[in-house]
Amino acid sequence: MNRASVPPLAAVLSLLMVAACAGDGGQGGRGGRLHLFTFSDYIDPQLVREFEQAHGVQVLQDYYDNNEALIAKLQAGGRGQYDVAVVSDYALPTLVRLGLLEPLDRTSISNFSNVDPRFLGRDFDPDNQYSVPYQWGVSGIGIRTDLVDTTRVDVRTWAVLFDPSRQAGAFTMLDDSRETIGAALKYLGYSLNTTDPAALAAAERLLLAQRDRVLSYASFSTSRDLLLSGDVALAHNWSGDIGLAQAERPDITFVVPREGSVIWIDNLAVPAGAPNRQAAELFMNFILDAEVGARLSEYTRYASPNRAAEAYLSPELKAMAQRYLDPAAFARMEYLRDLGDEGRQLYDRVWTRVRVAGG
Ligand code: SPD
Repeated sequence: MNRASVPPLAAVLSLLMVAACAGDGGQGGRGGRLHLFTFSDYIDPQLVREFEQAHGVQVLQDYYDNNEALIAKLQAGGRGQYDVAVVSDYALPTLVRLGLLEPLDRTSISNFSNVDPRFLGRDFDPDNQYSVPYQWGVSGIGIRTDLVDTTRVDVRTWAVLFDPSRQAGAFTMLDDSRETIGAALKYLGYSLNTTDPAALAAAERLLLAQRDRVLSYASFSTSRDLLLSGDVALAHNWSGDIGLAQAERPDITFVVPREGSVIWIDNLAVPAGAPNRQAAELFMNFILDAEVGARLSEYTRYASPNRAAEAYLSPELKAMAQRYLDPAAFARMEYLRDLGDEGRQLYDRVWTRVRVAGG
């Protein structure tokens, strides 16, 4: 063989890697691949690396912005694609009804016993047959206190977004039907789970009247960025994503309007036809480890449903969870509930009319 025909080292190495992958069926390593479908910024990349190294599993992630997009994707050919999905409380029964989730084998999730019982047996999955709690938080308004004088303006009310005479600056609303219709319903004094046509019609009128003043119906991450850049002074968003913004700008504050808002639990679940169930359950068990649970919340800035993690949480995060669970504050909050197919369609129709008209 003359020198010119010797393949370069890089080519040899890449051929060896292809052969190694072919040897495990192209599944990405000894434990294969784990395909995670989740909201963005919802796991510390360092935790992902540690899980990959511990179990020889390669983790791939795809992202969605709201539960309606998750449901649509799983319905439209997402079956058999993902091993684990993050699913919010109210969306879980819809996915179960559609046959898009698989029951869990809890015998392989020994750290399940770390979960705080307050987050188990909820109406969206009474026996936790399909879900393990992942993170929880509340919805509210992130505010730039350099742009809104919160010592003079009463910002603890949805009025700063819905009443034009009290608008406190440019703002975004979440591009999320249940959240944004829910905020309008709460402002008007209704339950955010109502299916009363009159209440929904009133919320729709309020949202249509508001639409020209909304800078953008934005995802949680875009709204966070717009708040950070100062393009908006107020952002309807979730507690932890505003917490991430606060880490960059301590002059941002987060308020839960006194009319009440959403409290929610996000969960890990296994989508139907998951190619690597074993890795899915290993991942759930990893997430429910006490120290991992604490590090997860320190990264996401959301509260942890993992009771064993409390021992490792910073005082700041512990205090945050206590604030939201304080009985007086909690009384004004509601979990979004599954409203069945008919209820879902009612909200979808309102949202389509608001978004089509609003652009
Ligand atoms: N950074 C991702 C945050 C995801 C929060 N999920 C909230 C769902 C509320 N319905």
